[in-house]
Amino acid sequence: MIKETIYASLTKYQKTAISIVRVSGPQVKIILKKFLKKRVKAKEINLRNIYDSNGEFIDQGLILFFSKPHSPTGEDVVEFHVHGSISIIKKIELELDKIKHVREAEPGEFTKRSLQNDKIDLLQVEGLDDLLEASTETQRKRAQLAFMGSVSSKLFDWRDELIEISSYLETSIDFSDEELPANTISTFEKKLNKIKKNLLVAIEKAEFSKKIKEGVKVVVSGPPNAGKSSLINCLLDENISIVSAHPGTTRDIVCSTVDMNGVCVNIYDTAGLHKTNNEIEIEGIKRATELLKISDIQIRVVDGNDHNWKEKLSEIPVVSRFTIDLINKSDLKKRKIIKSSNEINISTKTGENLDTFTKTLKEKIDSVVNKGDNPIIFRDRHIKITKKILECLNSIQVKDIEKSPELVAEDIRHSLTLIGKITGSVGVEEVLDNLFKNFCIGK
Ligand SMILES: Nc1nc2c(ncn2[C@@H]2O[C@H](COP(=O)(O)OP(=O)(O)OP(=O)(O)O)[C@@H](O)[C@H]2O)c(=O)[nH]1
Ligand SMILES: [Mg+2]
Repeated sequence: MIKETIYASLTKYQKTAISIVRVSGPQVKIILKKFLKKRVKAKEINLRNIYDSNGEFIDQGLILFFSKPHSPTGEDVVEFHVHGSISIIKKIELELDKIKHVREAEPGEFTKRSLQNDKIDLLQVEGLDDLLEASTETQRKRAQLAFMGSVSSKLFDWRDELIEISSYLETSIDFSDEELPANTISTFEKKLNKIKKNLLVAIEKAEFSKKIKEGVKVVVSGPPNAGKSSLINCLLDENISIVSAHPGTTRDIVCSTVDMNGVCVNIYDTAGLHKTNNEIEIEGIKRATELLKISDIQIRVVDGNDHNWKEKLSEIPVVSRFTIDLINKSDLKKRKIIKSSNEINISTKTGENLDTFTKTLKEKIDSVVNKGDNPIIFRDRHIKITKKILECLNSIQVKDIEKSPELVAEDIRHSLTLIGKITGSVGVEEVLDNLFKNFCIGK
């Protein structure tokens, strides 16, 4: 079966300064002959006139040609950089369609071919997917880390370490009838523990790193009328939440997403926590409490003008690892604050100390993000598989090495197969189908 050549316009039907039509596949050289009157040099910028099948001039443009396997897809690739006119693109596409075994690419099909031809691995494709989705600086950096292959190289280290400890098992199998050389088992155990520790750190980092993608969750909680909604409106400089002197105004969870210092942050306003018989408020408080459990940073707000503010503050459960306590309405009454405490006197009305609060919040956000810095793995799919590898390695009993090294070897082999599932060298068809659905045409 002849492999089809695929093409895509990277700027479809838009008026732009330039348009690029990318073509990949075995028909590329034929296409070059049909479209151009002069030969082109590979990996060089070639200024050429482009003609249709009747020899009529279409446009003048820059032609980039990569011959296989030294191309992004591993096949012959040509790119036509032409003037950004819809009519030129349509004409080029029409001419390409006339050629046998040439068709428009499906979304992500170029990347799929790169993967099939081992130009990139699955982790890099996933990194590219994240890169296309990235909207903040940290999301971009993390995605690029994966796309540029540093994640893959760490996984190859794990693989090599597992292969290395397998060699100790081979020794055990070879020496099955004799005494094992001294320190074989202890070296095996030491190395195995090191791998397990690395996997555990990677899983922990990954859980934090996921937050970079999904957004750090900041939840504002406190009693009714403390000024939670006013605080959110100040922070976002927008009237997101309804503010009123009536206690119990906010009931639903109100969420807004902002970019803070290049980090995606989801800020949530919640219902005032207190004892009530009001059915709607009860539901709001239930939702607020559930959300708190999954928050990364919790902001506790109380009304400092309330003589019971200390007690009210202590009644707000501390659930997140990172907490900031705000004593609001300092314009009415400023509260004495112990230096060592986490508390900040603020006024959403006059803006007092809001800059201190924002600075503290940004520091906490950084702390959350740093915990997920330089992750080795980062997607749910990777985390799930890595947990399985760890489970598999945890099941190894060192004492079994002498008795039944084959069983231990089987566990190591299974772990290696699982690593292959992350990098994409083992059965990942369903992962691919899902991934490429998200890609645009031309990628
Ligand atoms: N004087 C003063 N009033 C404030 C301040 N912050 C908020 N308020 C007022 O306090 C009242 C309650 O404010 P909200 O922001 O609605 O309080 P909340 O915590 O969201 O209240 P619920 O949604 O009912 O739980 C409103 O009348 C605000 O104008 C402040 O710093 N100083
Ligand atoms: Mg409110």
